[in-house]
Amino acid sequence: MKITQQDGIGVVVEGFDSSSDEHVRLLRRAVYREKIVVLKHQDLDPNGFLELGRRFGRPEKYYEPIYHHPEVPEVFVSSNVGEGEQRVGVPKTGKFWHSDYQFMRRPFDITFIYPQVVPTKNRGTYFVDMCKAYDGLGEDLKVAIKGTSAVHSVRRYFKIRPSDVYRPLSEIAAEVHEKTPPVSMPTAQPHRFTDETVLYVSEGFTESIVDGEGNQRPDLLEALLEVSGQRDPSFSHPAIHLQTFEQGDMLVWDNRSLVHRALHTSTPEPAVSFRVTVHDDTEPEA
Ligand code: 7UC
Ligand code: FE
Repeated sequence: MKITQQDGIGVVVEGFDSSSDEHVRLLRRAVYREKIVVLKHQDLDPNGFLELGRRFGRPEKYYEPIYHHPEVPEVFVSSNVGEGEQRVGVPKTGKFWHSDYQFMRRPFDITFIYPQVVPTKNRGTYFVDMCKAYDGLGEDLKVAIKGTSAVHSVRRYFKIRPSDVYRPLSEIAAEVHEKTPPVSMPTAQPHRFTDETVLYVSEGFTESIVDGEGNQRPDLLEALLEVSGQRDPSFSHPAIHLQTFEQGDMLVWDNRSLVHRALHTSTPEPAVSFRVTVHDDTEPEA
């Protein structure tokens, strides 16, 4: 197995063999240290992809079934192809800064993205390392966010399902609130497996920051999104890393550390991606 450093964030891995315990150990370590790993030359069917994910933790099914792969529900499908009965998955997923399942009590730990149909233009995912973002905060902001909580919700990006047609919007909103109530987490929290502190806010899912007295602090949320690069419409902020990929690549990332934002083609080109997400409670070996 050969590991090469990329420009910006992450490493590229050639010759990964998921049946090798040693390779899995090295790869887990790389995911937590390097944050992004690009696995080259993967050739897996949906079941094989799920089995690879299983080597790194407990795969979780996405809570909304419209995203499920018809044969392997643990595989989440992002796709802009097919209509009506022919459609599988959901188009334009994750087109906003977020971390996966940030609005749930237990967000995912590792995300695997396996592009299936790769467009020629506008392919890739933007990333920001929110551990680095925390380190780079000025002392005043670090002090200001001490003891504050960030409240996260899927509300702004919940997608209407085919079965929602003719339902009142208020009823759908009430259902979203009941199924996925807003969750509150410390704004800055220790990373479970590294000695870093994660600045845990995103433009897509974080609704507010609440201070120790229970006051909403939109000023703090705005400042954190701004300094971390999540308010840069040109994506040229120095903290933003664009991860591109080609057919056969699989992206693996530390979802505790990173926020990401999918780049979606604006051309009519087809694009399909599979995703597996896992919970990983096992301390990585040194
Ligand atoms: O369709 C989407 O953009 C899915 C998004 C609301 N959630 C992805 C996740 O894993 O949090
Ligand atoms: Fe995502």
